[in-house]
Amino acid sequence: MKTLTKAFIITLLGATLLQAAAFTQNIHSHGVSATVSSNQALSAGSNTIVVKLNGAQYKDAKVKLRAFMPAMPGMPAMKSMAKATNIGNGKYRARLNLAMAGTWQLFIYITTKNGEHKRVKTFLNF
Ligand SMILES: [Cu+2]
Repeated sequence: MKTLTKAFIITLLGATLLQAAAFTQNIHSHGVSATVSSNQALSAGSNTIVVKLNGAQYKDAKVKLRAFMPAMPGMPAMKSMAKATNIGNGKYRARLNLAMAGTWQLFIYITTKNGEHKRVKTFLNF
């Protein structure tokens, strides 16, 4: 009984977390520290993604996002690319069309005000 109660509470907690399901992922790659997030859980179709770049040098950067899924049996490679809008505070927002559920490679292309180029790669899974 006690175990059941525990299981129930854990399930409840899990459900609550899922509901809050703003998607968030921290990245540390090529000297860039960033957070990728979305107000809604990622799903097949159009997703609005916000990338927060940490560091003053990334405040007024140009940012592009590219999502890519390699070809799979019976399915061609898929990609989506968008220029991100600077929404302030090191945050950049873009809409990507993630045509199917699965694992996507996400590339973040950054050009700083000084003309420095950075490319950060991560994965989106849903
Ligand atoms: Cu696929």
